Amino acid sequence: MSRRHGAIGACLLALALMRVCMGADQPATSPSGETPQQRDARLAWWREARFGLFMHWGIYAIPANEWKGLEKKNSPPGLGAEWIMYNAKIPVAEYEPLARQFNPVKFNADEWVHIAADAGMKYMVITAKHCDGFAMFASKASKYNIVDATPFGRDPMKELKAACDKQGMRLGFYYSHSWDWHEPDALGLDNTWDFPDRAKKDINKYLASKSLPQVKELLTLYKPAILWFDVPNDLKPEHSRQFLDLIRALQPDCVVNDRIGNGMGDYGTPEQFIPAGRPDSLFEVCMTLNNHWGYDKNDHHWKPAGEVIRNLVDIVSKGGNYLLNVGPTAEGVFPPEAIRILAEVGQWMKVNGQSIYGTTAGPFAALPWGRCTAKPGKLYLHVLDWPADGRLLVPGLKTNVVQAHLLADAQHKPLSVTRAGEQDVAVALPGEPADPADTVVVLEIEGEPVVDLTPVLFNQPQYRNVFGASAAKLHGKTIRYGGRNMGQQIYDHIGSWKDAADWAGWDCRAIAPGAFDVVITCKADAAQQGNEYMVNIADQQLTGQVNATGEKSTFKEFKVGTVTISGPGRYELTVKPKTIKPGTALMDLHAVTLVPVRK
Ligand code: H79
Repeated sequence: MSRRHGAIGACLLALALMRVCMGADQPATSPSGETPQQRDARLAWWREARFGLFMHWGIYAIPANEWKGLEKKNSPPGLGAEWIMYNAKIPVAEYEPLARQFNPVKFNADEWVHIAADAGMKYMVITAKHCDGFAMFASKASKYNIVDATPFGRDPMKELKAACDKQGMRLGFYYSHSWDWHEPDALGLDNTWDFPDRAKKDINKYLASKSLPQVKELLTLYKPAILWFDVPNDLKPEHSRQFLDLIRALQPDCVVNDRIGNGMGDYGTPEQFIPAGRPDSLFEVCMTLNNHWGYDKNDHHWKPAGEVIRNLVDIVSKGGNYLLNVGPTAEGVFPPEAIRILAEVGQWMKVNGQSIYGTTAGPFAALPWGRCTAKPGKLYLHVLDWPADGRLLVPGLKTNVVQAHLLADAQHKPLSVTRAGEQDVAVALPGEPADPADTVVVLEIEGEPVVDLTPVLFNQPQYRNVFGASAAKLHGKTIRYGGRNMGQQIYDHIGSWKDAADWAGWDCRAIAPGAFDVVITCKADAAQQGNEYMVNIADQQLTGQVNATGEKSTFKEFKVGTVTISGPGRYELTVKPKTIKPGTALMDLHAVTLVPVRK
């Protein structure tokens, strides 16, 4: 990367990070030389745990994201607080003395672990060292650590380990193994304001003198359940290998995230977003509870408990874990808002934990009313958008249902379940949800769930039937799927559609008659304005005009018309060009949505 991180450099780094974060590079055979069975056994607890607490705690909690007004200068969105040294280009000589003020006397390990356990979290990961280079544990490899350099003088990691062992919580460490703004030899995103001469920097020296020895200390002193590395973009395979060998030698059971680098980790780490679909490999979404990782005294953008619960459910329904972050203060306490939100999440978890822990991804492709998690013989239907007519349609479920009840109902009072067509099931729900954030219906089923994945057209007006770009069958020479952004699918689309013979189609199934507004979500530039397309379903054809949507990445919705489906059956929804102006592509099509019309 260039010394100054211009737009291209930032993009490349972000791209590399997202590849790493999605576990895209995970090899089929384990780099540790384990058998798949050994790996499964090692990861069993982690797969069951589902919900963990992330903590970004360091001497950066003192400035709390304010530094002479310089903090915003280089601040990438969401990266402040723990990044203050980098953003404000604080010289080591000015940053180091923060340690002498760091005295978090209110720190109480038992209390922190209790808060996490009470929220339903099964593991915690705390920054043993972030990119500022300050070790939050008793390190012999560097004096720049909490025991030797602060008036506090205690080792919070040791105290946390003891508290975790007492309360049955697993403890893991975040460790920035590559970036370190305190050290003259570290590379990657390095400290160029104190140490401008990059030619003099020796990454091997940095790794051998600080990074590897500190990881060794962490492994021997605290036997961590997880090592959570960060930003390995500048590490070569032999570097990542050194860390992995150390871990396997000292703590063979340790779970390792993918940011150890070079495809050597156990799981992918999407940061601040939830993958749109279900990834092929293990993953853990890490996310902040407000907008920062470290403590920021001015950040009051807290996610409500309901949002945290829905995120957790969304992630678990795709087979992932949720690592939710809190940035403790320089006094050693969690912000009061964080405590309140976590307690609220805990209320929900106490009632509904069974639908989270030890579950796997549900068998359905998409459910317009919510999400599904599964255990042998059970489907947990997470109703996020309660049906106004009380009818919960479970599309495509061929397996027999034995019984259904609300998880929140201790009596397990059976809900009426009817077959709606050969392969669909309808559950009659009470008038009101048990919890507005997520009410869970337990379906006890006969054996393995067998599901027809063809999307069913819901005709309840509160739900939308979305046919997205990634699910389309594409026909023709020029038409392409693209733009998938970090698996978020916010920007994905069908594009480069230059040939009028090319088209996109989606299969679907209706189980009842209905009328639907057809809505196109697309983007187009001025040159594409005036292109025309046709939408077909059930022998009806609508024609639409492409309109320029202005800003580059903004997709807009356009209603094309209304179609009616007269009865049950299989249908194909298609989008075909009518006219494409020479030299242009039809449009960038993100989705076609069939919105049920109110009768
Ligand atoms: O610890 C938290 C963050 O501090 C850390 N990971 C979470 C868990 C982290 N997030 N992002 N990064 C580290 C690396 C991001 C680098 C980039 Fe940039 C930000 C790439 C583009 C914007 C800085 C500015 C580097 C290039 C431009």
